[in-house]
Order: sequence, then C-alpha cells, then structure tokens
Amino acid sequence: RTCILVGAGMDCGKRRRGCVMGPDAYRTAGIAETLAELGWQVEDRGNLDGPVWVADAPAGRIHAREETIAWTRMLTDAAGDAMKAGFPVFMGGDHALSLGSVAGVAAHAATLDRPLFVLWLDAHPDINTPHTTTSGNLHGTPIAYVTGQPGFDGFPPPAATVPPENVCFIGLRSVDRPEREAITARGMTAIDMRQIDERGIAAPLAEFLGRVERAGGMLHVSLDVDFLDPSIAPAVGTTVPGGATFREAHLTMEMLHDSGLVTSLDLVELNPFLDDRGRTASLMVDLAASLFGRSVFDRPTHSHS
Ligand code: DIR
Ligand code: MN
Ligand code: MN
Ligand code: MN
Repeated sequence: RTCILVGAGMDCGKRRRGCVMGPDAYRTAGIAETLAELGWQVEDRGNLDGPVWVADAPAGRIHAREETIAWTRMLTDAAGDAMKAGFPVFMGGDHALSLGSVAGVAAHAATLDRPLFVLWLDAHPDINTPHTTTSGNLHGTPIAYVTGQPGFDGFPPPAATVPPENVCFIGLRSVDRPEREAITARGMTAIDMRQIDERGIAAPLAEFLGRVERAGGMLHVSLDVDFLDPSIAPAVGTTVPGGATFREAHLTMEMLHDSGLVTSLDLVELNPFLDDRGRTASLMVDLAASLFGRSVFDRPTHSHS
C-alpha cells in the first residue's frame, strides 16, 4: 500500500492568491509522517513545477485560461503515472487542479475497464462551463470538464469522461442557477446541507457507496476546504456559512476508509495565507488520516453494505 503525494500549487483557478502555498502547508502539518504511522508507504513526488510562463490574454472574461490549460495537461499526465504507482493524493492548489487530476484518474480507470465514480465534498458543485461561469474562475468548472460538457475550447479533450450519474456532491450550499439546471438535467446525486440536517450525513453517503460497490467502481474523492464550516476551517477564499461539522467530516472520511473503495484523493482550496496558526491545514491532514485508516477502535470493514 503506497500513497503517492503529488503537490500542485495551482493558484490560477480564481483571483485571490495563496493556494500556491498549500502543498508545503500540508507537509508542514505532517501529512507524510501521519500516513506513514498508519502503515502506508509514502512517496512524496514533490511539487509539479507548473507552467514556466504562459501568456494570458489580459482582462479576458475567463481568468488565466492558458495557464489553466497548461496545468491541466501536466496534472493529467501526473495523475495517470501516480495511479499506476499507488494511491495518489493531490495536494493543491485550488480546485482547478481537478480538471487534470480527475481526467488522469478517469483515463487510468478506462484502461482497467472499471467505472469511475467521483465524490465531490464542497459547498459548490463546480459544474459551470466557460460559457455559464459569471465569475470567470475556472476552479468553478472541473465537474463540467470531466463529465464532457462543451465549452472547454483549447483544453485537451479528456481521454475518458466520468458519467454524470457517477458523480455525487455532498455539502452543497452555494449553487449558481445554470449549475442547478445542469445537476437536475443530468440526474446527478446532490446532497445539500438541508438533506444533511434532515437525514444526517451517513445515510446518503452509504447509499452512494453502495452504488459504487455494486458497480465494481473506483472512487475519486475531491475534498474542498469550503466543504467544512468556516468556524473550523477558515483558510479558504470562498467560505460559506453552514458547512460540515468536525464530526460530519470525520465520519465521512471514516466511512470512506471502511468502504475500501477510494483510489485517489484531492485536497484543494487550502489558502495558508488565510489560516489561523495552521489549524485548517492540520484539520485537512487529520481528515486525510481518517480516510487512510485512523480510527479510535477497529471496526469491520465494508460497514456500508
Ligand atoms: C462560483 C463559485 N460558483 C463560480 N465557485 C466556487 O465561481 O463558479 N467557489 N468553486 O469556491
Ligand atoms: Mn470547489
Ligand atoms: Mn467550494
Ligand atoms: Mn462492502
């Protein structure tokens, strides 16, 4: 069991800067040591360099399009390589890194002839396209890209796309109108905060994990810091009140571990410039630890079925 750490300090998916420091904040918070203590072999591949210099049209409607395209190519390749070597953890960087990480993971799953499922833990569904975005920020678009929606001119077409019905969002509380329409039209599973209030987080998550298991699927998890309530995770540029609590987040990770279904992970949107003595970075590392098997007591695995 080898975990591959891939740093990608991508910072061009939105205007506010600071996610470039994310990978080093996770290292400072002890991610490698923490996963090693859980019995994993940890291979830290360092940080992807990112494009050396990319000309972006000034003041375009889409922010840093060319730079994002360059990162997407780089991340797609790095994700494919890392999947061959073990369980990749993509340390962002903002959520635009998932255009590449998920595209690379999907291409790998296709070579194995296995369906890929994606669990999107986020206040936002990130399903805008370059046509529907009002912010122009490409961190709001990875789900549209990896499910093969049109509008990504100039981007490498993903070698394999994720079927929209294989995507599950949990934690939603800020959804743009075109995003809402896309989610409904494509029959995607969207667990918003109201559902979590009413049913708890375990029941809808267990339903989704059951589907992944019955399909013999692989599961990519994308954890955006703003999934969490801002009171416990202040280090993100797009805080939204009313997010997942400390225990809801850990329970999610613990159930993901017990399912044995997760094959890759993104840790994204951490902006260490906004953190409070590293507590958000440390919480993200602790959540990763729960996903990699840290628990108070042992439990039978596959507890969802
Ligand atoms: C908004 C905000 N839906 C946008 N999105 C995200 O810019 O498209 N904020 N991802 O974190
Ligand atoms: Mn996001
Ligand atoms: Mn978000
Ligand atoms: Mn099972």
